[in-house]
Amino acid sequence: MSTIKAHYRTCNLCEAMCGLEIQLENNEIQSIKGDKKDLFSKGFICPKATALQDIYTDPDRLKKPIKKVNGEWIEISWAAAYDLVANEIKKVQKKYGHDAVAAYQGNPTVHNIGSMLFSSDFLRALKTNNKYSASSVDQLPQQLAAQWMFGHIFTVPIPDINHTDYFLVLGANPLISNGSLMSAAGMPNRIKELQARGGKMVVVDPRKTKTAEIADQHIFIKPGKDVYFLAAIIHEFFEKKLIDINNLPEWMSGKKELQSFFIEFSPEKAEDICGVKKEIIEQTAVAFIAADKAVCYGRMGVSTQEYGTFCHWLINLINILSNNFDKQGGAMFPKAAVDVVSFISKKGTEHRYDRFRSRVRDLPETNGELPVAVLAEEMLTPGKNQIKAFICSSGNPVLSTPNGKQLNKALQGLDFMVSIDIYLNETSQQADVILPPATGFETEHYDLFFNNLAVSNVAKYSPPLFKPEVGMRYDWQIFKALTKRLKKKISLVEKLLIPFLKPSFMLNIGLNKGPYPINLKKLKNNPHGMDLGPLQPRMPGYLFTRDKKLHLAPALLVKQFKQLNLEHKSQELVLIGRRELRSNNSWMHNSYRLIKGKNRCTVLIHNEDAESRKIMEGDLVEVKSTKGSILLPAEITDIIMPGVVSIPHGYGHGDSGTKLDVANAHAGVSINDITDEGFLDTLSGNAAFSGVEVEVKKSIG
Ligand SMILES: Nc1nc2c(c(=O)[nH]1)N[C@H]1C(S)=C(S)[C@@H](COP(=O)(O)OP(=O)(O)OC[C@H]3O[C@@H](n4cnc5c(=O)[nH]c(N)nc54)[C@H](O)[C@@H]3O)O[C@H]1N2
Ligand SMILES: Nc1nc2c(c(=O)[nH]1)N[C@H]1C(S)=C(S)[C@@H](COP(=O)(O)OP(=O)(O)OC[C@H]3O[C@@H](n4cnc5c(=O)[nH]c(N)nc54)[C@H](O)[C@@H]3O)O[C@H]1N2
Ligand code: SF4
Ligand SMILES: [Mo]
Repeated sequence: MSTIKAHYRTCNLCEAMCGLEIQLENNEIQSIKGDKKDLFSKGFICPKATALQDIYTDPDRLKKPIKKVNGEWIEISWAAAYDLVANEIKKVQKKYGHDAVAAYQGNPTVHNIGSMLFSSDFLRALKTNNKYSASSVDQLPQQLAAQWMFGHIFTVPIPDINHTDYFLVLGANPLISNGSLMSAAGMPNRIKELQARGGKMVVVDPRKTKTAEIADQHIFIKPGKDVYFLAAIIHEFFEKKLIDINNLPEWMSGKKELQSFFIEFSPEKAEDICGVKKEIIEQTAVAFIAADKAVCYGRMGVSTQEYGTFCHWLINLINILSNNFDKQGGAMFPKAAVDVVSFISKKGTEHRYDRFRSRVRDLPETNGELPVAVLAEEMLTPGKNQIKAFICSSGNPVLSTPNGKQLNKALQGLDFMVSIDIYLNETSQQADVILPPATGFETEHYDLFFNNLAVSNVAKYSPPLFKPEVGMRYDWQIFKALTKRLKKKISLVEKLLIPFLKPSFMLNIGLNKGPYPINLKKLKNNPHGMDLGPLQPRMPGYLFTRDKKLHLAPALLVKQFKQLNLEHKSQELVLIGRRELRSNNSWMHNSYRLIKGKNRCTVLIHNEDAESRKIMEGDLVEVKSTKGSILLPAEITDIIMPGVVSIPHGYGHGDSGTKLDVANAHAGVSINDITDEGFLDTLSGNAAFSGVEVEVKKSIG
């Protein structure tokens, strides 16, 4: 007799937190569909969800630790691997000091409760200042702006898309990315609902994206120049007396300072630099104020640019000044079932900036991390505290960080490297040891972070679907085993506690301490999740600044902003990135169902720019920056602004020597071979991927 059953869980691949319904027959997956009863996603999923099965069954996935011996990989036992890694780390630290060991944590870390809960103890045990993560090629400016304005690195306001009437979107493509720092499964429906209630979505992007296509208005903007557009909107607020800053509550400081701050940033001036017509800027400012409920939202495109932190500061200001902050339909703060904000710091993190700097380039840390753009030079530059050993977990920085080629070279000169990864990829292939964890369907799941960034208050726990194969280990077990070996002293309390320290045990404590009367048992009884209600106003009680004020004009930001250049600089061609629906950063190209079809690693170029360079559709072209050049096919289009070219990231598997077989036919090239580790957002050190100057020409031969 065959047994048929359904398993419900949350997809762990991205921030959207979609509920899945997995039909099993005799414990074999028959189908993966959206869970219609999921209270958050209501049946929505994207094509990546079904690829979870491919990861589970992928014969290329690593399941046992491997060690490189004379260039060959050999399997070793977990105990031997842990001892080897811990001993090598200790050896390097004894010889060169604690900072000689660096650690990078990649994107899947935040989608994995075990890594979230157990990696911080491991990082502490390393006692190194060389801590890096994907944050500094992603959202760091958004978090830094939040830290300075609201006092905590993790109090990032989220657009209340479910209730807004005017959604101004800059540098985000939620129809494809499914929302970021705005967990909102089912974006297409949410946008439809917004429009059905008479609301408008306006998209500001150098490319007419899928999101821009369904928007009520799309505004082309020159890459990296959003700061001028945003400042001009605020200029209009003051100039046209659309707002009265004195009406803002007394718990906001810096009002006086702001009053005259934006005088110079007229729409005329902004048009000159960012390419958006002054009338459009004026209309946008007026429409934003006229809407009953409006919210301005910016993501990757405005984070990964030269003025990322300014952009996010201005976005917050637009919401605050227009009286759309901490209000229904505006920018709001979720209240998650596990209060990770307090868990990170009850007192706030305002002071966690520039407490130390990177050795070579003298860039400031944020919240204990250095910008990953300095990682390669910290490995390559001789001297005291040069990085000699590297731990890379859940990441592929050779493909995902600026000038990844240089990092690839730097990794080859290390004394020791370990990757905690399920694949042999472009980065892990340089390691001496790879520790591969159980993942996906083999893990339990609770979104510690993204419930705190979601458009409604929800909570859901997913048990593992399948038991990992005998002998496999979870990320948290790997971190725990390494921490134990690295710590000099373990207290008696710790010793007694250690056996109980498991993700579900800690999650239950977090839930019990949280703001709702729920615990793990209750979550287990609600396999479609629990709806904890719409977002509610939380201010001023949710401020973490030392003076308990919301800082409209944070001192360091204002100081730098005053030096902002108002000169128009002409650039012939600049580069931006792009994400595709069937991709997930650098690591899902081994799934045939995702990668099949036409080659998507192309350079988008506007008709006029192609014509003047005699480039035809499909021609192999060379895209060159000061850092290097890559060859890829041209895709000629009018959906991109003249003067802008776009290349997706996460490709470049060709010379990896990895087993990503399917990808080899679609290997593509890495955009990050031509991005620039010196081109950064000054304040945060975040990589500026948007606006890199390039030359494009038809490849000869
Ligand atoms: N030019 C350009 N560069 C970019 C971007 C861009 O838009 N343009 N985007 C940036 C952004 S937003 C991000 S987040 C980064 C992402 O870059 P990274 O975080 O460096 O890398 P990913 O491509 O996400 O690779 C994740 C790795 O984790 C492994 N993995 C998957 N699941 C697990 C697990 O459960 N445990 C462990 N231990 N490993 C696992 C995968 O095999 C893969 O090797 O790229 C950034 N780089
Ligand atoms: N399918 C898919 N979904 C994903 C991912 C994936 O790889 N694939 N990655 C996940 C991750 S890690 C993240 S961080 C999120 C990112 O989520 P999003 O930020 O929504 O995704 P992106 O596609 O990077 O969108 C950035 C947009 O900014 C535009 N842009 C580029 N430069 C500029 C600029 O200077 N100004 C303005 N105004 N716009 C600009 C680009 O054209 C693009 O449309 O997506 C997540 N979801
Ligand atoms: S949108 Fe994200 S969470 Fe939803 S199914 Fe796709 S990858 Fe999974
Ligand atoms: Mo990201």
